[in-house]
Order: sequence, then structure tokens, then C-alpha cells
Amino acid sequence: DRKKRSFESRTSVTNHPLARKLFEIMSSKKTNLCVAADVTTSAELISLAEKVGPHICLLKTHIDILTDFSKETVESLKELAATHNFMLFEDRKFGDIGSTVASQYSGGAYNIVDWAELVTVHGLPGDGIIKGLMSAINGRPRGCVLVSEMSSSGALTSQEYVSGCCKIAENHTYFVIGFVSQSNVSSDPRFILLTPGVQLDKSVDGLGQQYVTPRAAVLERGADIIIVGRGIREAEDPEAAAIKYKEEAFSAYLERIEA
Ligand code: 5FU
Repeated sequence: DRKKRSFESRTSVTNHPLARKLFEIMSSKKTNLCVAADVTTSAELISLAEKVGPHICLLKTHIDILTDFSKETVESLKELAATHNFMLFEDRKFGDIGSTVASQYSGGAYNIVDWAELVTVHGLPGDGIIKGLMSAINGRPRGCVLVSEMSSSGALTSQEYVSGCCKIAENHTYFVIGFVSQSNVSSDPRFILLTPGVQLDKSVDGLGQQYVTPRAAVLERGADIIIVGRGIREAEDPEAAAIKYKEEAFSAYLERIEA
């Protein structure tokens, strides 16, 4: 059962190199925190990555909200990821036919495949979307996380939709490493569950977002990794906040595997 196993022990059950890398980072840095770096300038993005870098396993970006994106931005991010041992995770939520997502992944202004080891993908179009993305990776180690459930109120992700996403994942384990989820969508220890909508001081944001605490995400929702944006970014001291969220989430994880 996924929830009972340590990240370290799950390293050997997956044969995806990036899932292994992520499990190793989580075990060695003792962190299952992903920061959502939703800022609008490269300077803010780099500064946030410097502050939280030592405390995270993943830095999640929405690269298209930057007003000043350039190649240098991703070069700096790649350097920071290497220095602090975290991975770059672009929350692109690809959602189109295979042929279109292939161009969106490897072309345009952002050339996401070039720098983001992991991306998010909707299961909605069916598994052609996986084949399309795979056609653009050109031998590089890359992977994706399927958005099986969303944190927002009124999300349309029914049980049937979730099980459809699980089938896609099971059939494409050489590319899919896990899920964005709000519940225990899979007990397969190969798959990594990432849960957004996590904050300590708020329960909603007024625009549909719904929050649970790090403990609830890990112990009740089955999250392996918590995704935290404003709870850290808008804190007076983002580094101190990152440490707090990291400790809460990792101790909940230890409690879960030791129970
Ligand atoms: F797939 C999802 C989802 O279901 N909910 C989300 O909130 C993704 N997210 C992302 O997590 C969203 O795009 C933000 O980047 C981040 C949450 O940010 P917050 O500031 O912690 O609410």
C-alpha cells in the first residue's frame, strides 16, 4: 500500500528515472514540500527559488505568468535546482490533442520540454495526449503528473474521470509518475500523489480555491507531496514559512508510514 511505504522504499518499485530521483530527493532532504512560485517577474521567481530551494523537492512554475520571461530565467532556475537539489515542475496543465500538445511542449516562447523535468497534464483528451508529449522529448528524461482531481470548488472530476486517469497512468508508466489529487486516488506505490490547496491560515481564497492543512493533506487526503503557494509566498518570511510547511508535512508523512 502506497500510504504505508517510505519514499526510500518506493525508489526501487518504480522504473521511471525521475520518480526515482524525486523519491531520493524527498528522502535525503527530508522534504515533501512543493512550492508554487506564482510570481510575475523573473527577479521575484529567482529570489523565491533561492529562499525556498533548500527546503523543497519541487519548484512548481506557471511560466506564462512572467512578464519578462527569457532564456536566462530558466538558466538561473536550472542552476538553482542543481545547487539545492530540487526539480523544476511546470504546471502547464496540457489539455489538447496529441499533435497540438507536442508543439506546445517543445515550441513557442517557453520551450517547456527543454527545462521542466515534470509537467502537469489533463487526462480529459485520452491517452493520445501522452503519446503527443512523448513525441517531443527526444530521449531526454521527462515525466508528467496527471491532474485527476482539482482543489477548486465545483470541480467536474467525477469518480469515473479519476478511474480513467488511473488507467492512463497505469498504461503509460514510462511517462506518468503520479497524480495531482485531493484524495487517495491510487494505492500503487509507484505513483506519487501531489495535493494543492494547502494553507495553514485560510480555508478559501474567494475565487474557488479550497484549502486544507498540511497534516490533513497527508493524513486524510493521502498526499505524498503538498503544494503550497500563497501560504509561503505571501508570508512575511517565506523561508521561515517554507520550513514550517516542510516540517508539518514531513512529520505527518512519518506518522503515516509508522502507524
Ligand atoms: F491542479 C491544481 C489544483 O487542483 N489546484 C491548484 O491550486 C493546481 N493548483 C495550483 O496550485 C494553482 O495553479 C497554484 O499554482 C497552486 C496553489 O496556489 P495557492 O496559492 O497555494 O492557492
